[in-house]
Amino acid sequence: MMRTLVTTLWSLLLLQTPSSAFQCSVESVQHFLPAGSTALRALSLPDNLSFSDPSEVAYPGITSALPALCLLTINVTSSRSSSYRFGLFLSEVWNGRFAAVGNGGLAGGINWPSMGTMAKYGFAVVSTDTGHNGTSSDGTFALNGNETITDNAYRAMHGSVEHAKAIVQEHYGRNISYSYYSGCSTGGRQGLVELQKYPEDFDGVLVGAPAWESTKIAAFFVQMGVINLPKTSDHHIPPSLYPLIQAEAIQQCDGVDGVEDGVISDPQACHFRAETLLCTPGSNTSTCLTDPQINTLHLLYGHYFDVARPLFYYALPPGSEAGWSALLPSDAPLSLGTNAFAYVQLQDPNWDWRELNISIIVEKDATGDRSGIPEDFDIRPFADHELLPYKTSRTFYEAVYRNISSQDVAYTVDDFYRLFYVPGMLHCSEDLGRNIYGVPGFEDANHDAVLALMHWVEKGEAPKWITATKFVNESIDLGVRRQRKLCPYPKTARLVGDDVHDAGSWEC
Ligand SMILES: [Ca+2]
Repeated sequence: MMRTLVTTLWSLLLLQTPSSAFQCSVESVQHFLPAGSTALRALSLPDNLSFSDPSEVAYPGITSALPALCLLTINVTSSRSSSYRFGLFLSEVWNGRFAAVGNGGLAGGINWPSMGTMAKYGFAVVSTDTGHNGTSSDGTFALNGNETITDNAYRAMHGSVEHAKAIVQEHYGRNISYSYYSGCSTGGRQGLVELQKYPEDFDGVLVGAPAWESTKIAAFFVQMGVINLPKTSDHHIPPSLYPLIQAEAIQQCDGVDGVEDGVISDPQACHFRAETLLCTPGSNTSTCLTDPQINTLHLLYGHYFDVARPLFYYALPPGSEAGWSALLPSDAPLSLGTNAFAYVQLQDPNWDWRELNISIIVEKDATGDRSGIPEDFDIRPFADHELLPYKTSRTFYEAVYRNISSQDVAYTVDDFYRLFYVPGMLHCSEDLGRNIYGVPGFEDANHDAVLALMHWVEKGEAPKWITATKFVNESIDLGVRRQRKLCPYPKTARLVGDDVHDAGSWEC
């Protein structure tokens, strides 16, 4: 019965899809591209095929179980000395909607894996290479000059979106009904730039953990590394001690949010006492921290101030320790940070991270922010659209809140912008396997942030909460470990029932 229903539905959808205005071939696509654009590749992929492109060094991953689609790669000249590429998935069965996905770190490259995720929802999907092909920690593209930096900051994304929309509408022979954006980290920053510079590009924007203060973030990565270096010093905390520190942070901070569930839901409220980890005479230093190491811990958990004492960047919160192995390498600061600062901020490949000092950070922050983010936080032109940053972006939220509150407008921030914290989550993602998209078993607007955004944009119903789902060992087959309501900031989830792992036990 179910099979019949599904088959019937797909048949109807196929009937509703007009025949393409162009065949899925380079020659056919090239025919209607504007001057300066070149079709590089066109592939017609049948249903349920895998795709990967190892030449995209940042995104070589395999995307499996794709729907039948036409895959395009287009090159666009962006200035006399620069160009960018974008990839496009045109599904045979189209939901009438358009989506763009973001990039990560300093990466340049077409993000085929993220495109595959959105294609499975039925979107026509674009990803830009941002104007270069390189890994997440490779900043050398910035030595090619300001045109390349501009492409990476925003021009390649906006241009790719504009070109892709024209191709989508030509291909399907009808207008796009709604346009969306989804990205995390650098992808989050790209989303914030888009909605400020080009508010008409998207009807809804899903932004995760946006890396939008690019100068400060680059300096922060370097500074955190410097605090724990060199590894021969007595203040160095080896990675082998991070689990010990994490366990103590959970011990002290878990219950501060009112519920002892192994999750630190309110790290700001916890006054972590590092001294409980201090070694006593004769104790084994693999199970405790020495006095100089405790000082290092205080610096890692402390806010980053400049010489005049204003806050420069935020502290690592208790509960972040599971990410320290990636953030605090043993021999040098995180290469993403040192390369971002040397290549993108200073354009000096010979710069040594040991030369980092507050004056060059302040100077670059004042004059050289290359992220493309306008600083006025005036996003009123986007205010009839919807924005859903789902992780750490309180500073941006508060700045927009202040801006909107000071304007004579008939709406509030809450009408178009909601921020959701995800307690216990690290940066951006947990890998459930390459075939997985959305929230398996819970494909609705209460559980899936993409569907929640679509519901808000298309039905006008803003999410009062989003239910987060954690699977046992990140395996769908092993079932759900816990579910919980995520509440729009500044609301927090309160336990009102007995089972802490049941979303029904929580209220905003
Ligand atoms: Ca807790």
